[in-house]
Amino acid sequence: MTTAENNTAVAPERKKVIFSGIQPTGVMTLGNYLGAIKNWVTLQEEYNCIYSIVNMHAITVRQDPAALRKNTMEAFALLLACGVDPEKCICFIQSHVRTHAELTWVLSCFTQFGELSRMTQFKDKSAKHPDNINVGLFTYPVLMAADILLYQADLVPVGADQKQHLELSRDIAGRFNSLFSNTFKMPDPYIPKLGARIMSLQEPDKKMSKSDENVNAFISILDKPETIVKKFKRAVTDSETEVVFREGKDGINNLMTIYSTITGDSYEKIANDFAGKGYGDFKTAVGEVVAEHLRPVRENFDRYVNDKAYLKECYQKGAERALMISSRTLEKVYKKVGFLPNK
Ligand code: ATP
Ligand code: LTN
Repeated sequence: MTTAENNTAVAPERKKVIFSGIQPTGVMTLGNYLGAIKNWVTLQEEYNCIYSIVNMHAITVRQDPAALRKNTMEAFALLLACGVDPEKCICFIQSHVRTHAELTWVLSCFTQFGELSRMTQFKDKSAKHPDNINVGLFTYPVLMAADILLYQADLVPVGADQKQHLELSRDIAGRFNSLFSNTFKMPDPYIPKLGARIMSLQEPDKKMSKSDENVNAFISILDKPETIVKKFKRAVTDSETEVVFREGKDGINNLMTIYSTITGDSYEKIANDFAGKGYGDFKTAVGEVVAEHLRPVRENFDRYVNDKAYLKECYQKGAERALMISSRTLEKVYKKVGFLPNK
C-alpha cells in the first residue's frame, strides 16, 4: 500500500474483547451450559474471546488436591467438548498466569471492606460453609475483577448470579481510573435473556448448582441420556396440569425455559403443543431434547479427556498468550501506583 492510500484508509475497528471464567468444582451443569458456556461458543466467532478455568477461585471452598487437578483437566476438556475452539480464542488455566494474583493484591487496596460485605454470594457461601469462612471467600470478587480488567474486556458473558460481582468490577475500575487516569476498560455484563438462571429440578426456587448434594437437582452435561430423562421425569412441579408459563409455577417455568432455550420455541408455541397433554409428556419431551442436545458434548468429551498431550499443548499455549496480554495492563498499573521499576 502506498503512503497516500495508507493515510486515507479507515483504521480497522478494534474487535471487542470477551472474558469469562468457570470454576473447576465438578462437572458443569445444564445451568452453566445454558447460562454461560453456550454463549462462549457463539461469541468466539465474532470477538476476541479469552476463557479461563478459574482454579484459584475454586480453593475458596475446601478442595481435595488430587480431585482439583483432575477436575481442572476435565473442565478444560469439557470446554473444548462444548465447542470452545482454542484456534479461535485463548483458553487457559488461571493459576498458570501469575498476573491474576498480582493484580488482585493491588485492586484489593482499592476495594472497600463494606463493598465486599454486601456480596450475596459471600453471604450464601459463608452460610453454607460456616466452618470455613476464609478471607479468600471474602475477597473472591477482587480476583474476579482482576481476571476481567487485566484483558481490558468489553463484555463478560455470565449467568444472572454474577451480575453483582460485575458491578463491583466496574466500581473498582472506575475508582482506579479516576484516581490514576484511564487504565481499565469498563466491562459490561452479557447476560442471556433466556437461560440466565436455570433452577434446581428439585427445589425450583433455588438456582441449579453443580455443588448441590442432591444429584437429582441438577443435570450434569455428562449425564447419560437415560439419566437425563429420568431426572426430568422426577422434576418437582406443582399440583396443576396446564403447561403454561405463569407466576407461581416455578417448576414448569424452569422446564419451559430449558425447552425454549434449546429448541427456540416460544412459550406460546410450547403451551399450544402440550395443551391437554399434562406434565408427564412434557417432562419426557424436555428430557429428550436435552439428552439429544448434549449427546455430542458427551462424545467429544470422551475423546478430549483421553488426549492429555493435546490438552496440555492447548493450555500451555493459552497461558503464554494470556500472560503476554495481561502483563501490559499489570505494568501500567504498577507504574501508576508508584512501584519503583526494577529495570
Ligand atoms: P458452584 O455451584 O460450585 O458454586 P456454579 O455452578 O455456580 O458453581 P460457576 O463455575 O461458579 O458455577 O459458574 C460458571 C458460570 O455458570 C457463571 O457464568 C455462572 O453465572 C453460570 N451459572 C451457574 N449456575 C447457573 C444457573 N443455574 N443458571 C444459569 N447460569 C448459571
Ligand atoms: N465467579 C464466577 C467465575 C469467574 C468469572 C471470572 C466469570 C471467575 N472469574 C471472570 C466471569 C469473569 C462464577 O461463575 N462463579
